[in-house]
Amino acid sequence: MSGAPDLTPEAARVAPFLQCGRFVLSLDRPLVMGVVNVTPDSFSDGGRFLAPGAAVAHAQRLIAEGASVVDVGGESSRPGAAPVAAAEELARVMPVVRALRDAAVPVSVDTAKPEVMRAALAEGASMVNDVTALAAPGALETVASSDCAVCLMHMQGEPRTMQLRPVYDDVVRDVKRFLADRVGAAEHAGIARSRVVIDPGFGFGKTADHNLELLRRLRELAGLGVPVLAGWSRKSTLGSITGRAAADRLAASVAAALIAVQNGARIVRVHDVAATRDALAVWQAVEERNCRGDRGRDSRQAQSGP
Ligand code: 9MG
Repeated sequence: MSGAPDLTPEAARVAPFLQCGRFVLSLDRPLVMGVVNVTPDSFSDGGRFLAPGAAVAHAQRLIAEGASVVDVGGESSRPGAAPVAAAEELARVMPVVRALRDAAVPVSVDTAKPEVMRAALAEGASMVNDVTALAAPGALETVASSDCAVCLMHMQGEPRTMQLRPVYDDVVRDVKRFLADRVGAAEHAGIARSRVVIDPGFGFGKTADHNLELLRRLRELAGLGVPVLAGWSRKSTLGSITGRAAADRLAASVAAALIAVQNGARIVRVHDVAATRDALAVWQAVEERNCRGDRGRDSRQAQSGP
């Protein structure tokens, strides 16, 4: 597969905002998307927030911790997960989306099914997060006929089998080519670029090596001219590096989110919002000094304490 052509530098400049339903999200600083899994079987928190009240309370906690978006999902996409019928997915997510209708931040619905997208958008959701990049018949049209934002993610295969034997020629080039095609399809369907986010899909039909190579070369995806979202939170590659179970991967998840941002991601999808926000605040503080050209100023000042 050949590499996706980069846009001209002018066209590749990522818009400093994301149109997201009634919200306009500034991308001047990296944003945190908080995960709300309304599922019995997600890999790190399956069953914890299956009751609508528990899911809504969790979403509100993530918003209070500084999430700029909350992502509500009713179908697990962990490796080996079985598909869920639309009726079941609707029964899980709709009470939560409805209850968050007036939330201060956009609600994203994590789904690949156009009927779930339609119902959630009608109840006030402002974003669609689709791990199949709007592949289902009618998905492109559903998003095009609204004003929501959309995350187009790469996945090789499908959740039930995707980790059996993922193969790429050059993982970064292949993923980039796929995402370029999907951004083109979205634009062709009438979805403005200012509403689109792309995501390499860490862990979705990828070995640990593939994931690390994508993280290392994440900036290459920025050549497509739309913001990049990265989801590393608690994923198994972090377990293979640290030897820790999913519930004990906080430090590793924060480190991966930070590297993703350093390598060009503008949104990180995480379970642990407060810790991620703190880490990104430190990164941002240094970044602002870089932008102001402050390097060296403190070397002329007296040293203060630790
Ligand atoms: C639903 N879901 C699980 N992991 C994800 C990731 O890395 N990115 C996106 N966009 N969605 C994800």
